Amino acid sequence: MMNNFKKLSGIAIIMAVAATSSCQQNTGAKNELKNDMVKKSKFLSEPLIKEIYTADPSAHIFNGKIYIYPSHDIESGTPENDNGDHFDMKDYHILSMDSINGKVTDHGVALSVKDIPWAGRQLWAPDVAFKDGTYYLYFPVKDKNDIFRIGVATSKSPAGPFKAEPKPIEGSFSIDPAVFTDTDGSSYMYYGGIWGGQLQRWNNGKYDANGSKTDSGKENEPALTAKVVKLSKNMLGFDEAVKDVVILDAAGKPLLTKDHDRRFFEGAWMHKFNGKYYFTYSTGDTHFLASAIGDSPYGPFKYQGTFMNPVQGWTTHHSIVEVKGKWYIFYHDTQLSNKTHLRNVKVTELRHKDDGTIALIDPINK
Ligand code: FUB
Repeated sequence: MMNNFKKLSGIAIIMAVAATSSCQQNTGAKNELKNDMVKKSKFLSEPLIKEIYTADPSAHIFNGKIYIYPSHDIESGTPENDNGDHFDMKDYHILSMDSINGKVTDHGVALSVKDIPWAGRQLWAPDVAFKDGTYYLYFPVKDKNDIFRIGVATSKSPAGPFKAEPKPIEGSFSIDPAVFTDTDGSSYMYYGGIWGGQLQRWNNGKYDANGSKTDSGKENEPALTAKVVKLSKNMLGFDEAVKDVVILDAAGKPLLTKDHDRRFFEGAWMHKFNGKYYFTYSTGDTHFLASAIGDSPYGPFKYQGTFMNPVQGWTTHHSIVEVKGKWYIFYHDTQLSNKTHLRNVKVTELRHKDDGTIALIDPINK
């Protein structure tokens, strides 16, 4: 009996060990599969929210929280063309997070095209600045003549809702406003975009509705470039004549139109690091993010190179912000939809190298 019991318990132990080890093998196999999947994931980072499509994220720290001001992509059914008519967005939603990996809150509609008295269509990439208790939302939208202008709306809360001023900012045109406030409190707007952003249609302060759809034609001339202007003290207008953001190559010459891998296209951003001004932008049809460094918010800026390789999708648009001593880039791709005009915002760390240049980021794992 005793022997039989011993035998039986011996068998039970062997079976338990076998079961445990097969369990361990299963867990091991599952882990390997998981690791393999993680290893093989195509994307460097994941969408911040999946409930709505978002793009062009301008990130800021307000009251110790991260606020993201993106475009709100929708399927409007407008056919795709070189003017970007398929980017037919109708409102903005503001997102916030307590920390980089924290929960993302969607604060709902902050401003609608129907509530902007002068607007026609296409609410594109916005940005926000804060001064003396008021938040200022700067946004590009086509007016009723189908010309992109830049408007401003105000709120007492960083999450909105925002109320638009009755008219666009006087003297404004084109797209993608990005407002940088320097350490002395002065704020500057960087803006502009070629092709659908219409910059090539502005000559001597006048808009040519029949102008070229692209920047081709003057290949050996200095490329069209972003604009920079100091904002007035009340943040509602321009304080001076608009200037060009001059980007110089290593020989001190302005980048040329034919230099599609390096010339400015759209999506300007400014951040200051170690006393230097970093002008960063999208090269558009070649899909890079590039940086140029200067000693003043006005430039000139010396071209440094690509710091982000192309994302999945046609457009590439970003912002750079410091959060608790680390730098991050907010950007978008089309991971959720695989459609050019239905994008999703993401974030990943950005590193300034010892020589001051920005380390190259690859948003797609190879
Ligand atoms: O979202 C519409 C436009 O696409 C933006 O204004 C550009 O920067 C590009 O991302």
